[in-house]
Amino acid sequence: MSDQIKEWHQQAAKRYREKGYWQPLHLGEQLRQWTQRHGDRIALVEGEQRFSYNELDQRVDAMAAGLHRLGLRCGDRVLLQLPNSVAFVVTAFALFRLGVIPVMMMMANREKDIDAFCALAEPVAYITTATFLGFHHRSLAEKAQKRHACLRYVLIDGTCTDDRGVPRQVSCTDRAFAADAQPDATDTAVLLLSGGTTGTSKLIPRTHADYAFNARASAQLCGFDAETVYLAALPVAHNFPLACPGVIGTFSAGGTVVLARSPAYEEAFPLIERERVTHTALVPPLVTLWLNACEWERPDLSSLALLQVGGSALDPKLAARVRPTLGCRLQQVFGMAEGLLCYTRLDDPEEVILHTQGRPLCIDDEVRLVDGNGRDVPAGEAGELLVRGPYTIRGYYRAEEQNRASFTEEGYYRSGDWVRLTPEGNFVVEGRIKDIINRAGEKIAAPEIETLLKAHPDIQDAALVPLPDEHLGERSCVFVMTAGATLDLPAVRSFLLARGVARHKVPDQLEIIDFWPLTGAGKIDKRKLVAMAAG
Ligand code: OOB
Repeated sequence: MSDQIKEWHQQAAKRYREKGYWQPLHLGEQLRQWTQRHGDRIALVEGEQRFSYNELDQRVDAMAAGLHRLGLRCGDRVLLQLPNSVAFVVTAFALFRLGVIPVMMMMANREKDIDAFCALAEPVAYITTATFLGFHHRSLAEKAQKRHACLRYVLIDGTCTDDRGVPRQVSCTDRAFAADAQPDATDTAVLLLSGGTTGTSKLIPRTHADYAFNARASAQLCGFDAETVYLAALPVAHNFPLACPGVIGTFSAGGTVVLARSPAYEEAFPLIERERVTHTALVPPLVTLWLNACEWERPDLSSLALLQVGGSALDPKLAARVRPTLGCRLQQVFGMAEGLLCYTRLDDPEEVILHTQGRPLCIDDEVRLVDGNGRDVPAGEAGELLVRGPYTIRGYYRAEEQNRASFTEEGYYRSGDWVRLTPEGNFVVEGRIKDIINRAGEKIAAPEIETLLKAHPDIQDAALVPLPDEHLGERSCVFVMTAGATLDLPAVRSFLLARGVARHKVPDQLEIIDFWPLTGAGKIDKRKLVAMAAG
């Protein structure tokens, strides 16, 4: 980073503090403040369990004390792999309070991802649950501990087994941690996963101050208040339901978070009815399922005021069905774990809500659209979206080389999204120039899978491309060149699964190819591959 850009960062940080975007509190203290304001109101609901802000705050303290007694300290990293649950929320805030940094894993992450996160972040602990959806997470964690010396503790459902094999409940009432080192608001609070464009995993360091702003400003934009009942249907380890405004934004407004184990309508509809849910967030493929289910389920969704939809392209025809079917407003969200959030506004004209992905959350989000040579495109034309601002990262975690490619000299993040600006100032996402598959909102880095497949004895070369899919938005199709060997999809899939690849990253379709279509620059022409698969 040049001296000039360092100077810019310092100036910008000063501005963000002066404007009140960055508050001098870590997320653990933020929860304390929200508790002081909203103490007896209900903060969290899971099944039959209901916790007021006071009760939640006490549980967070007890968990923080237990984790501290175990030996976790400010600045340590831990792997957090829990489903939507009280345990997730309590543990996350306990870690924030200690300044211990969680890697926000998805339940679908397997050995391959775990190995990458361990190599990169050197976590001291792995916090998870015994089983989820029939999968034994206990054994995943215990095996990871054998492979990675950095993992001193494995915590299963709040219980840690010490080196003599004695299990012990972690939560306790010891308050010694309060006197210990506290994180600064500008320290990293959390490491989010990046969909990535490369073969190596990247982690996204979000600070306490920027993440609290992200959640609070989003909550204000979405009109959240103490009456808000937010249904966390998507997995809360994801940025969207965690902080856009999600769980953290709801707490900032004194509202209630209702946790769903899965985003399936069979689970969500009864919760919306019972808890009188007002707000929730989905990815487009789930919107299709929810809307279709309304035709035969006839649920009472009258409490619902707003459905946020983001993570991948929303078909305007589907968007147009939301209000008539669910009876609530729609908001399009175009966001990224790296920071920038674009929202359609609640009072935008129907046309804008149905056909655009909105505009940035904050007036200090600096956005540029550039052509292939890095020059600003003329008004109305599409270009790659670059961004810097109060809640957009300045670099990936421990990834200097990658950062030189992903950020400009002026500190802008290169999103890889190909975007156009309408005359009214809203963004329309037209495509992307990054090498990923956006499968139902889950991002798959093509090079990660290609590199693994090239190690297969019968595969000479492989290229993973997105194909349009009615249900998923995009599905992944792998083209492989074999040395005449016969190969089928199940064989390819089991090869990858045996290497610990998460199930959603395993290709949906296989095509065998005899020659590669090439670009002018001599690279595999993925556009042509997509066209070939289409017909
Ligand atoms: C969200 O975050 P990520 O980090 O999983 O993925 C970011 C990428 C964007 O760069 C873009 O390529 C795509 O997902 N994307 C969309 C989109 N929203 C995200 N593409 C088209 N239309 C949209 N509305 O996906 C995310 C983070 C926070 C809030 C919402 C989504």
